[in-house]
Order: sequence, then C-alpha cells, then structure tokens
Amino acid sequence: MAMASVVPMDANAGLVHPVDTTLLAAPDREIEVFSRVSPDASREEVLETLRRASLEVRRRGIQTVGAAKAGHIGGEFSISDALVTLYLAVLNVSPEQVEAGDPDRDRLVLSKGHAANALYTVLAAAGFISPQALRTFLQPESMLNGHPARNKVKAVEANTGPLGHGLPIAVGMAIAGELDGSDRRTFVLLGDGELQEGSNWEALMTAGSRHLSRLVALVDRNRLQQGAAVADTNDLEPLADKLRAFGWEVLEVDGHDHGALLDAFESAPAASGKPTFIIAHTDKGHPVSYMRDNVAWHHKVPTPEQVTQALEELDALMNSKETAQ
Ligand SMILES: Cc1ncc(C[n+]2csc(CCOP(=O)(O)OP(=O)(O)O)c2C)c(N)n1
Ligand SMILES: [Mg+2]
Repeated sequence: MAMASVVPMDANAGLVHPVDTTLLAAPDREIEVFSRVSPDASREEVLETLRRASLEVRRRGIQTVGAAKAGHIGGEFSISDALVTLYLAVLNVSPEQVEAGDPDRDRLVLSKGHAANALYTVLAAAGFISPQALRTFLQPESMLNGHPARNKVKAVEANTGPLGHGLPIAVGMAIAGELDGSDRRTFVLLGDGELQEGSNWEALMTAGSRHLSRLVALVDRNRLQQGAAVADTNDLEPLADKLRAFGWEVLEVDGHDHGALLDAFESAPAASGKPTFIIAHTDKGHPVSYMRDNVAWHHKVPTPEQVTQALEELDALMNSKETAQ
C-alpha cells in the first residue's frame, strides 16, 4: 500500500488535523504563488499580473470542485477578479501580518461564504496557505470547509456562510478600527441575492449614519442567485439609489476589469467621509462558455470533460494575452 502524503498545517497546529492529500486528485500543476505586486510596478505590469493570477485561480478552482465533487463554481468565478485584485494589489495584509496578528492589517470578509473555494485558491496564490492544502477541500478534518472558518484558517477574518452576516460583522470591524485609531480598512464582499437579507439593510444604515469611511463593500452583481434571477425573486433595483439614500458613496464598475476594480478600491476612503459601496457588474461562471450567465452553475459539479474544456478555454485566454472580458 502506498504511503499517504500528509500536509502539515503549521499555521494551524492544534486547530486542525493533518489531512491525507491523496484523498483528492492532484491538479495537473500546483497553482503559482504570486507575490503582492510591487509598489514600483507600472500599471501595465500590475494589470498583467492580476489577469494571469485570475485565470490561474479559476484553473485551479474548477479542478478542486471537480475533484471534491462539490462547490459553487459559478459564484466563485464571478468574484475571482475582485478577490485577486484585493489580495495581490490592494489589501495591506501579508502572511506575516496575519501570523503576528497585526492589529493594523486590513480586514476582508467574504460574506458570500459559499464562494470559499475561490477565497482559498486566492489565499494560496497570495502565499497565505500552501498550494497543496487545496487538495484537501471538503475532506474530513480539512481546514478548508465548504464555508470559511476563522478558527481553521488564520487568514480568514470571519466565519461566513449563512447569508446576511458579513456586512454586519464588517460594520463592527470598521467601528472597532475607528475606536482603535487605526488606519486599517475593512472590505466585505457580498452576493446580490444575499442583499435580499434584511440584516444587510440595518448594517447599511448604521455604516451610513456613522460615516464609516474606511469601510468598503462590494456586491458581486451577477444578477443570479440560487435557482433563479435576483430580479424575479426580490428585485434590488434601483440599487445604487437605495445605497446612496442610506448614506453611501456608490461606484459601478465592470467586476471583471482589474483596472476598474483597482481604481474603485483605491478611491476609498471617499472625500465625502461616507463608506464606499462598489456595485461590480459580473457574470456568474465568467468566462467559461458553457457556464457563463447560466443559473444551473450555482452549485453544479463539472464532469471531467467539462473541467478539461474549462481548462482549455482558460489556457487559450492565458496565451492570447487578451483580457477575459
Ligand atoms: C441565510 C441563508 N439562506 C440561504 C442560503 C443558501 N444559499 C447559499 S448561496 C445562495 C444564493 C445566493 O445568491 P447570491 O448572493 O446572488 O450569490 P452568488 O450569485 O454570488 O453565488 C443561497 C440561497 C444561505 N447560505 N444562507
Ligand atoms: Mg448572485
């Protein structure tokens, strides 16, 4: 019998057990680890790194879901560009800061916690967890649960999964940052279907009335929730007007355009002193042809043939040097 190879979870010793990495099929290659973009890099270089990293993250992400036979690939692909932009070019957070518990590190809350696999893959690409750990996704005793758990992964700032909790948590974090006199920023990523949860609107009201200028929320506006369109379930429009009425600075961007995302994130804190809300227009499943904008892919599992096709499409985009838009 072959010896099982085991991933030591150094950063989480005592919290999680080592997991047998032979449980999930190995990918065709481990994900590349990108360092945070250098402050000296040109904008062109920054955007090229984000473009490549976003394709790599999707490549590895669909292999993980295919191997684990579970996941939320559509909503993982719609939020991948925002996550990559944040971890590689925006957030003031490093693996060392997380390890040391630096109170001034920026915070990110993935409120749409069902996209956990995208978060883990970006954390691996940014050096916060080992690329090999991705092979343990959803396995018994793995630190990589189907929804992010902060007691298992140190770089995870809040447990999420039940929709409607991340924004209220982030508001609390932003208030705590002000009380601490810290310059840290708090970012929270939401789903558009998630915005139907009433708890968000209490949190939006609190953030607006308290002028939490160092709080940045982004909604993954892919127009689809689980099994139906958002507009056919409980319409959010006119969303930007509602958010402005709640005291937020509102920006609308193409959520797959790294340059636009970068500019939007960097515009906060706004001169107005209001919290910033970014409506990121995206496609669920972007950019894979059979998945894009198709509600079935909320949590459908790709067959091995569909994984292969997605890898071919992603590799073609990687090689063509075109943007994936
Ligand atoms: C309170 C709560 N109700 C229901 C669910 C089950 N659920 C998980 S994802 C999802 C759809 C969310 O849609 P959206 O926020 O638009 O996510 P995205 O399109 O970004 O995947 C639902 C209903 C949940 N996680 N939490
Ligand atoms: Mg959605």
